[in-house]
Amino acid sequence: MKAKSISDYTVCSDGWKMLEKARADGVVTVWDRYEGQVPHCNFCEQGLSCRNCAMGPCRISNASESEKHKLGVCGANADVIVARNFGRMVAAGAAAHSDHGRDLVETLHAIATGKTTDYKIRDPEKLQRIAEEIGITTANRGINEVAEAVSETFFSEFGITKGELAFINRAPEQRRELWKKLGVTPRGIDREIVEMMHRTHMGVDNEAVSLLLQALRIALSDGWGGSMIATELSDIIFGTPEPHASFANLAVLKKDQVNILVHGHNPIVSEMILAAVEDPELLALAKAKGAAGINLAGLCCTGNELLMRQGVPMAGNHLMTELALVTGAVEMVVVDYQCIMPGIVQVADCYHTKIITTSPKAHFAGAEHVEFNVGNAKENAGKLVRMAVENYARRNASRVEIPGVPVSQISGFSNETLLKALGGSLDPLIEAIKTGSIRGAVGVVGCNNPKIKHDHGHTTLARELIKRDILVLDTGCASVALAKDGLKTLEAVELAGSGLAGVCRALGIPPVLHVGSCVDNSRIIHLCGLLAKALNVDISALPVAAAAPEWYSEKALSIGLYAVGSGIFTVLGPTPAITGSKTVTDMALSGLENVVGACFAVEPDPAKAAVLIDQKIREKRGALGLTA
Ligand code: SF4
Ligand code: MSK
Repeated sequence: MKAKSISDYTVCSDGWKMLEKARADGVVTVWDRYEGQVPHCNFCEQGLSCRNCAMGPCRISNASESEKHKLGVCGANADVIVARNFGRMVAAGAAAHSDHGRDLVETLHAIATGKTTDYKIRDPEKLQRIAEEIGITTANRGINEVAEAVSETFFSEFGITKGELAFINRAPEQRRELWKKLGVTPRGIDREIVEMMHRTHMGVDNEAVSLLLQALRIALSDGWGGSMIATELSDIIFGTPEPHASFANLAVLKKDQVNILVHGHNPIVSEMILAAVEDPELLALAKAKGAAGINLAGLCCTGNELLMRQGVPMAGNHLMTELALVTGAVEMVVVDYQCIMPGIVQVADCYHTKIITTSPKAHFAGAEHVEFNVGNAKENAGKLVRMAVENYARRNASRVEIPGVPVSQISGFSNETLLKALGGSLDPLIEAIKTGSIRGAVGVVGCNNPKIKHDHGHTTLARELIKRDILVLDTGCASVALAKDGLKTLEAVELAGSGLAGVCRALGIPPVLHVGSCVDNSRIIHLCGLLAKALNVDISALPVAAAAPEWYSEKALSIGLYAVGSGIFTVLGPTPAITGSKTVTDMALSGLENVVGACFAVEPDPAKAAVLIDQKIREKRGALGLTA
């Protein structure tokens, strides 16, 4: 077999340079470790292994000649084992998003009750709007009183004190009726997750379809619950995003400055670090230490949060996180939680970089832990930036290499901004869809995965879609890939079909709109809900789709499932571990269509994925009586 070259791993030129440097510096990266794991276990790849009890672990095979190898020790067959494993993955993904949302509810509550002055409400108008939407009286009430009532309502969404989640009403009536009929309307967010852990204990729910419906209910509690709460409260506390010009790729690091990276998901920590890097006293200290300034850049989704609201440049996505350290120019990485590879600690050890963990939920062996809470966030952010400045002296200039030049991007397309750009109503967008100038819209979202050439899936798919007059909305690590590819500039309209290009020129927007982090996929389903209501149809009738061409995370599975459960056709790149069960696979790839009006497709080739999506959009347009 031909040996792999650097360009087989990633499409990014900054990645090529840093992979070469990593090899020269003796650094082991995610791709090296991946190669150490292949071939993966065939049972696990198909979802046919189970560790749910001490009679196991079991791994079963329908292909086995021997009957006794077709069932686990308890008698569970392939359908049950696969569905249980899938259900637990969705539960873990939804738990991650929703626990992030809960941290924001706690922060809002702390602001409202005076337990913190480090955080403020930056968008009181949105607070008012959300309060009214969820049935809280705002007349003659002060901002803190309203904030307290909002946070208490959202606290109760996690438990079981209410019948349904408040934001469910954002879905059109047809969809809500369908959920009710199927018995999948989410109740409390935590309740759904706990119930899946209960059902998947040995000897509880032993029927694949029943388990899949509960997985669907959990996913809906993530999309229309935990994630949506996280998005809306982040906007209230840190400001609703508006378009910002910024930059992407490793060249946003500065050779002559103290470089600090923030990595993870929750803006509660990264926003405080941003405030601290602007502190004149710390800037003066940096100068005194010989640096020209303090440069803050983002990684992954907490980077997306800062980019969307503050225009902070983006250094890279999931598979670039280790390579960012290989530049030798990073004084500190401040992490909160989720998607932070433990491997960054070993990579940091090869340089002078300090890894700082901040969440009581996320400790990393070998990293320094400085715990953030609402009472000490500002103080600790200052302390960390000071540590980073002090660390600048330990940088070895001869080992520093910052590749390339930064690529421009425009970010910050919240639904509020989009509506503003459209003149306050969705009508111009609906008109453009009706005339076919915009044939449809697709959320290109999710992670990177070393099983797929880094960023190839995202960039190829997005280019193929905009060429076909399909608007792309992106979030998460996909959004970094598309920014680095130059697709979030006004010049990128040249790559779009003539219809989409015309609309983008008229509105002054790129053909790929950055709508945020992973939790902000809730902005996309909310927008779908608004469009469906305006057209008086179900979401499943809209010419829209979703794709996660390089997903890896359990969160991405939950996102994919809530998209499908909301009526949105969703294409996955890597195959989920369900192929060991024909029942579960058939359900995911076609059966769900008859149940919720949408299903999954699996297509690792992004050009073929674009064709599948194009066909689906043609079908939907035809059914609405629109030209294909
Ligand atoms: Fe094996 Fe059943 Fe226990 Fe799973 S629950 S480990 S299949 S005995
Ligand atoms: S960070 S969940 S790798 S998108 Fe949200 Fe990126 Fe996926 Fe994590």
